[in-house]
This record gives sequence, C-alpha cells and structure tokens, in this order.
Amino acid sequence: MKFSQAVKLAVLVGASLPTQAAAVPTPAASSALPTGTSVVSGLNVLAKAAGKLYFGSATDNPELTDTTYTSYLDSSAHFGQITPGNSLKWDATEPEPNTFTFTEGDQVTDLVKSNGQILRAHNLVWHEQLPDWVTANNYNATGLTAVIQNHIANVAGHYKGQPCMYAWDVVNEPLNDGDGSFRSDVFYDTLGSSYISIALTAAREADPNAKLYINDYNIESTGAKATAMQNLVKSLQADGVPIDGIGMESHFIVGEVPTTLVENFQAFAALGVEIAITELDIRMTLPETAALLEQQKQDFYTVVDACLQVSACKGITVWDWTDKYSWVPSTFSGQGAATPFDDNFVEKPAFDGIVEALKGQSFS
Ligand code: 9MR
Repeated sequence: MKFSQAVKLAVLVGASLPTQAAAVPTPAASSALPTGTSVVSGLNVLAKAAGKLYFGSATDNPELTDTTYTSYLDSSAHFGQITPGNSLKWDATEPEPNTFTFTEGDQVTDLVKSNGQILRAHNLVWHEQLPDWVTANNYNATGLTAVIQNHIANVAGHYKGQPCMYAWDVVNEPLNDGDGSFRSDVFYDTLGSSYISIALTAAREADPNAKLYINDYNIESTGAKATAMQNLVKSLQADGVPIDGIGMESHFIVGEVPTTLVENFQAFAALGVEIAITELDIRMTLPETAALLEQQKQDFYTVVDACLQVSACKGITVWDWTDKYSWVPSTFSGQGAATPFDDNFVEKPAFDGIVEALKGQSFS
C-alpha cells in the first residue's frame, strides 16, 4: 500500500496514522540481496601480502560514538590506514586567524595510534571547508602567502614526528574538470599557481618526514585533467619543489569505472612520483539490486587490481567502509550504497571483489 492510500484508509476508519517512515516502502530488503562470502584475515593483511603499504578507510568524528562501527574500524586487520574525513581541514583546524583547534584531529589521530594504523592526513589547502576569513580578509599576495605558511606550519607542525604519519594531502583539488586548468579560488586568484609550491615547501619544512601529496578527482584515467596534473608534477619537479605523490580520489559510478586506470597510473609513476587511491567509493542509483551489486563487485575488483598492477601505487583508501556513513546519499540524490559493507556492516559482493583482487585472483 502506498503511503497516500494508507493515510486515506486511516482517515476513513478513524485509525491513528502510520508514520511516514513506517509506511513508505523501503528499497529491497538487504536479506534479499547477495552478500559477500569471503572469509579472510583482513583486507589490510591481504594488501600488505600483495606488497602494498595498506588498505585503509576514511572516518569521521561523529561515527566514533558508534561502538559497533569502531569495533570494525579498530581492527587494523581490515583497515591499516585511516584518513580523517573532515577533522584536519582548514575550517576544523584554524577557524579563526591564528587560532588552532586540534581536538577532533587529535581524536582520530589518537585512535590511529592506539590501533597501530597509519595516517593519511587530509588536507592543508583546499577551496572547500575553508573558513570565511581566508577570503573575506582580502589578503594581498604577501599576506596570503603568510597565511598559508602559518596554517601549514601549525597544522602539519602539530602532527610532525608522529610515527603513524604517512602523508599529507597538501593541496586538494587544484584543477578544473575538463581541460585541467587551475581552479579559480582565493589561492589561485591571489597567487597564481605559485600557491601550490608555497604550500608544498611549507609542508616539507613543517614535517620533513611526511610524504607530500596533491590530491584530486577525475585524474584516475587518461585525459586532459590527468595530463594537466602530470604537467604540474613536471613543473614542480623542474623548480625543485617537493612533491612525493598524487592522490587519485576515485569516486566512481557503478558500471562506469574508467578503462585506462593502469595506463594512467603508469604515466604518473614514470614521473617518479608515487600514487595512492585515496577516496574510493563506487555509487549506484538506488535501490540496490543483485545486478548492481554484482557490477559493483566487478568495479571494486578493477580498481584494486589496477593499484596492484602498478608498484608506484602504495595503497587503497575507501571513503568510509560502510554505507551507513558514506557521504554519497547526502550529496547525490537517489544514489548511494557506494562502499563494500552495507548499512548493517555486512560485507557486500564488492568486498569479495576487493579480496579477489588483493589475492591476485582472476575475477569470478
Ligand atoms: O566526506 C567529506 C564530507 O563529510 C564533507 O561534507 C565534504 C565537504 O566537501 O567533504 C567530504 O570529503 C571530500 C574530501 O575532503 C575531498 N574529496 C571529496 C570528498 C567527498 O566530498
């Protein structure tokens, strides 16, 4: 019965109205859908056995009150690496000029340390989640340079020397889609592309042991944006600017995973930088079906296998590991189910796809 019919019926018989949540049909019950069946010691264990540094996940502070969630996350067997999804961003760490807050960042970092995981720190300079003051203060080039340097000295400096620290995403999403030109934002508009070298140089100074990455999306396959990122790497290298790695976000759509991942990863590797799959998820239009989940299994296999085929690809991070805490449904209306575990923390067929790839097996 549709909700509107239920309302009419309830009014007719004088019954109390059902709540909308109870009456709206839910997408196919998860019990009717296929689940993952692999029994493994852990995704991170498999990734390390395959020569990668880690298999990891993003997480976010609000989720850490969910003890069922953390009981999985705490196992470095599955997730040997953590990326704080929000708590190291500029708005979280320097909400007012030269006022630094590390409470939430430290909460995730403390978890990482107590679990014996490694940290990908995310991120230092990005046009989003940037407090208004950075733009509103109308800094000139000298002023904004000092602001960037102070932010990085304090934030990267705060986490300097932690044994868990692997890498910083120093600059996030600097390129436009399409032609890969530089994104117009307060940093580029004030400093041109020099803000990237200013940030990387400041990060090396603040934490000499962290790998320094530029992270972006739609650079995972060959094309103008990937070429533009490679040109940026070459120009930084030519100028002696420290750049260690390029993060391939990898927010994909079921059935639309690019076919040129390996070729593209190799092109980056040829420049002498490492790469990482930093934010992997593969979303679908809901409701989930067995066919979509099977395609998603294939798609996760393809991406993980591509990383395995290229030694410069150091590790794979999913942008959270359970659909319960994925960012996708809140951003893409009608889409979701983008991670390898469902809302109830049950492994999906995608989990099996990851396992098969990490084990070096053919897709089954
Ligand atoms: O997962 C993050 C989400 O909670 C935030 O609301 C969002 C704000 O833009 O950022 C998400 O993480 C993004 C990451 O920092 C950069 N790449 C895209 C990610 C998904 O939007």
